[in-house]
Amino acid sequence: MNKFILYGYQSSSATKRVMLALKLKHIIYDYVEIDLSEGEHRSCAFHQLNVQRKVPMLTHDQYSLTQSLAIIEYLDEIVPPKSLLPENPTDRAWSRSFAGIFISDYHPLITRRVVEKLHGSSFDEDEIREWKTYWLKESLRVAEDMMGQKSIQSSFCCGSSPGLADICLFAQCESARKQDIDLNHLRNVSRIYVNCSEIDDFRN
Ligand SMILES: N[C@@H](CCC(=O)N[C@@H](CS)C(=O)NCC(=O)O)C(=O)O
Repeated sequence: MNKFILYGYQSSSATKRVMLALKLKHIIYDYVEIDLSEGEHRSCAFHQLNVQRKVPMLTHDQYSLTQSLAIIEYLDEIVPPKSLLPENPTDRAWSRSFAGIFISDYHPLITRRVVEKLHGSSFDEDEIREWKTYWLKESLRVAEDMMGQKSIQSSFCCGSSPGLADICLFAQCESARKQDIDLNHLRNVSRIYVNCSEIDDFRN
């Protein structure tokens, strides 16, 4: 199989999702850091590679793939056998819906481009911290409710091994941890976060 190159940023949770998928699928890859704090994602060179000007981006063969969910599903499809999605169609739909909480609903609200816009609209540092904390907490509260509704008893969101849902949850919990958000009162979230943290692929 040809080389995989991941373009990402160290503290990007969308990059983290793809890194975790690569590790869980045992895929060897090269990594190129795009320093968002230096605005490298807006450079002409990166724009030529990725017109969306965001990370992560993955190149494989002659293809450039963007959007963490599309990348993860691509990896899952081309590298069998152990899928990151459950076999049962209902659980697959649940996993995608759960991933959507983070990828589609809440992560976009705290991205650099949004924070920069808030800075430009005279939000000060405290207000920005409060904004980020609010949306991170809200996302994890919704995740907890969804997990409670499913009455999850297993070690991971959909069974005994981690998959798409756990990847997205873990990446969001890491962002929350960086903002000193306490997760202990979220029983399911914190339990699965701890279970993931005990796996080397999630830790390193
Ligand atoms: N929905 C995209 C989100 C990509 C995204 O917003 N990435 C952030 C880093 S976590 C980024 O590149 N931010 C640059 C910016 O906001 O301008 C995905 O899941 O890949």
